[in-house]
Amino acid sequence: MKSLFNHRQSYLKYVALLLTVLVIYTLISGSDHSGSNMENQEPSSSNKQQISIIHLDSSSSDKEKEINVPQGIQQEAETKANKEENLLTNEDQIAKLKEQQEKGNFIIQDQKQLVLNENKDQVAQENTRNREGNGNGEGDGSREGSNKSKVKATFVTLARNEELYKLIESIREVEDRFNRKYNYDWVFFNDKEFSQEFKDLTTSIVSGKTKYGLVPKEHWSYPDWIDLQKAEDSRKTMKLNKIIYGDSESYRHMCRFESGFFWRNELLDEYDWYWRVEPEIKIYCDLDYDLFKYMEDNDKVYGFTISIYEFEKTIPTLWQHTKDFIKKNPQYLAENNFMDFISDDGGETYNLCHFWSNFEIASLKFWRSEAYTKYFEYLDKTGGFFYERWGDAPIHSIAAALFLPKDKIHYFEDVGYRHGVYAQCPLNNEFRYKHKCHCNPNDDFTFRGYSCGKKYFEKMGLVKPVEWEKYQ
Ligand SMILES: Nc1nc2c(ncn2[C@@H]2O[C@H](COP(=O)(O)OP(=O)(O)O)[C@@H](O)[C@H]2O)c(=O)[nH]1
Ligand SMILES: [Mg+2]
Repeated sequence: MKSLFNHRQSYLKYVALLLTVLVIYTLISGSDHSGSNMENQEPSSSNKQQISIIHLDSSSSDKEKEINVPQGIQQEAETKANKEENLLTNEDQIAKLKEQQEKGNFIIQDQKQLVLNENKDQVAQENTRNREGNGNGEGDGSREGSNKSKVKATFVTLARNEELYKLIESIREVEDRFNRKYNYDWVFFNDKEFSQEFKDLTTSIVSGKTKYGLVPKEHWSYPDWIDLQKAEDSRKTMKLNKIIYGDSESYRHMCRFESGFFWRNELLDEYDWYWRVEPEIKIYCDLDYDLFKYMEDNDKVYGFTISIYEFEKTIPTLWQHTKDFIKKNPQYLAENNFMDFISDDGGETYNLCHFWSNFEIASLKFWRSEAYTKYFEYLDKTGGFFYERWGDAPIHSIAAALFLPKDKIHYFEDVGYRHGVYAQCPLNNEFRYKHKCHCNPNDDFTFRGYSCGKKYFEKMGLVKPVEWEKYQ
């Protein structure tokens, strides 16, 4: 027992000593530890914010910069965490969408709709840019490459509200084949106010700026020197003689407007060139170059696609009046003119050949010229627009043939085109395929009997396409 007690005593002593050492050690190291802990203690979240605000408000002292280091890391970590959270959210969303897609179609449709709407927004923005670009009057559009070298040109259409849906097909084709690449403006004229529907639809499809002009009364009415009874009698006679549009008053106003007034409208003042487009025309081939610019760069003035004989009964005295005008104003007759194309006897008689004016790419400056203005006024005074039924096509053509050197006239044989029953379709297969033409070469009118195409080639000294004999 004693030995046991003795042993227990020494054991207790040993334990007490050990405990004492431990307590002392704990006290010493504990005081050191608590001291450093005060300094390095992690701030509470409210402290954290305070530090952050201090840092954001001021970055002047080094101390604050030092504080900022962990804070920056903290923020970065928080951002990363948020991103991960967002990613997760997106993934969750995608997973959810997939899940729902499997359940039904409506979500897929919604997604498509979303994509469509996004694209639409982009297109809308681009269009706005185009229009803004074009709106500066300098002819700049969105396609900087091509538009930088654009010329001052516009499409021109005279039309009635009722023709909107026939016209819109023409516009769609012109845009698809040409203008979507160039974004030229489009000027519309009407003798009545355009409907909102007309304006909305045409504006939605034309890639350039659209403008709408009400034809002023003095450009669409009888001048005071016209004998209205004589005009009416003439219409009645023409109707009896079954002359096309023979009894129409509006057709006569239209022809007079197209001859003498459209180019005076202030909406066209800013342009040098126009391309006339009518309802119910077709453009058959891709046009991969700027036709307006071609005219300007090559010093051309009047461009056409189809040439044809006029109905003689609509213009019985037109040539005599033209000859009288030239006799009084010989200075307007151009050297090296194209008389040969419109007269087979050196100017004695008119052979009725003319360029079909439903398609024209021409210089406005030509109509504004003294020669043409005087010619139109001379003709207008004779009353022939109303006592006969003069078309703007023979008047434009005669003026171009007489007042211009013939090399200013350009035949657009590459423009696949249709108006009514007559069409131009490039005869060369390779050309048609390359330009994605959708016309039938059998429909090409150029070398048919009633066309002036063959004469044009011969009098202009052009080589006819090798295929022409097959398509006479
Ligand atoms: N606003 C208006 N446009 C007309 C009128 N008559 C013809 N036009 C337009 O003038 C152009 C020539 O007329 P159109 O009927 O096509 O004659 P056609 O080509 O000789 O048969 C077309 O662009 C028509 O839309 C009219 O009375 N009012
Ligand atoms: Mg027409």
